[in-house]
Parts: sequence; structure tokens; C-alpha cells
Amino acid sequence: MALYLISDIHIKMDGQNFEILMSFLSQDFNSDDEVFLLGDIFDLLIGPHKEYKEIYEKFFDKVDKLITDGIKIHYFEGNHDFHLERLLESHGIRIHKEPFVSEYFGHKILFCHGDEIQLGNLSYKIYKNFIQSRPLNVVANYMMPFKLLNTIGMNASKQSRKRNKNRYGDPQSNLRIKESFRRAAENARDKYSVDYVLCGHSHYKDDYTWENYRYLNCGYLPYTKCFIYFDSEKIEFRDINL
Ligand SMILES: [Mn+2]
Repeated sequence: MALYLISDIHIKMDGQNFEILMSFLSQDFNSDDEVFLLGDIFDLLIGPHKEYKEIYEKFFDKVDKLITDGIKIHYFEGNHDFHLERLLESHGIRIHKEPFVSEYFGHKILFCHGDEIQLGNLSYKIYKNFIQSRPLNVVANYMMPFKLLNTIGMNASKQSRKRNKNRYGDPQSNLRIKESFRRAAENARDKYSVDYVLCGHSHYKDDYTWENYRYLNCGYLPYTKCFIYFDSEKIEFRDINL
């Protein structure tokens, strides 16, 4: 039995980065393995629109096959992909809207997207609470036409990329982000009493051990092209073969 974890692929509507997800899902899985999609897998995936099933048909076909084979798939909502219960649960995917603690291989492990444990950043927290709120869930699930959502979302994504590019550049050179997520992981360990913190969101690939605790993050996938593999013997990064 093994866990396979990935986050932050940021797949675009035009298909950019989609091959990273498909390659990740093409592992030689055993039927008792579990797959963790830790958020921001898609750059824009909000609500149950049938258009997503057409655009990402190969993803849904693959998911159906894996779940038929017995593999569990967890999807943690990120800040680019949320209100997904109607889109994904009918395929048998387990949706997580909150950090999730579970025990595997004798370890207590915290799984989350990462923004939930981030320290500070009050204006972001207010924004996240708003987009996750019940009224917006109803809008995304029942009222917002795909085209309008798509236009708003593409624009928001473009703006956020522009801001982040100006601020950060190469994600692996941002040592402040690295430090702030290590502190967030330490903090989360205390809050949830776990041995492992596994998340994404920072876009900084990291494997940090302190005392008996460990935090791993596979970073920004178009850049790092790796995922986290975890079994009873080891936890490690593995390359995505493209
Ligand atoms: Mn994120």
C-alpha cells in the first residue's frame, strides 16, 4: 500500500500542464493505494459545469478506471478549484474542504492544500472565507453560467499570476516563502498533533525535518515536475515522466 500526492499543477483550459496530471495518474498503482490531489490541480475549476467533463474528459475517464480498480482518490479544494462536490463526488472522488488528519503506516498525518495553515495574511483569509461561503457555493453550483465564470476566473488568474510574477519570479528562489511555510508546518503540527504535514500552495518544493516531525511540499508542478510517494518504508519525491 502506498500514498501518491500532488498539488499545484495549475492546468489551464487550453490544456497547458494537463499532461503532468495524466502522467501522475499513470503510475503502476496497486488496488489498495490512495491518491491525494492537494489543490490547485486546475487553474480554474469551480462548480459542476458539464463543460469541464468535455475539456478534461481524459481525466474523468482515468478517475473512473482507477476507482473501479479500488484506488481511493482524495481531492482537496484549493484556491483555484473549489465548490467541486457536484462535479467530482458522482465519480467517487472524496472531496475535502478542510484539513484532514489520518493515520497511515503508524504515523499521524495532516493533509491540506496549505493556505489553511498559512500564518498571517488576514486579507487572504477574508477572501478565502468569502469564496468558500454558502452563498457563493449556491452561485457557483446553480446560478453562474460557465462562460461568465470562465471569463471572471481567467481574468482573476491572469491578474494573480502577474502579481506573483512581479513579487516572486522563480518559486524556488523565494526563501521567505520557504521559511514562512516551515513555520506554518511547525504550527500546524502543534495544532493537529501530527507527525507529518503534507501540503501544497506555497509553490516552494520542500522537505523539512525538525525533531521527529516532517513537512513535505512538491512545489509548483510545471517547475518541479515531481510528486510525493509515501509507503511503510519511506517518503520521497519522485519525478513525473513526461
Ligand atoms: Mn493555492
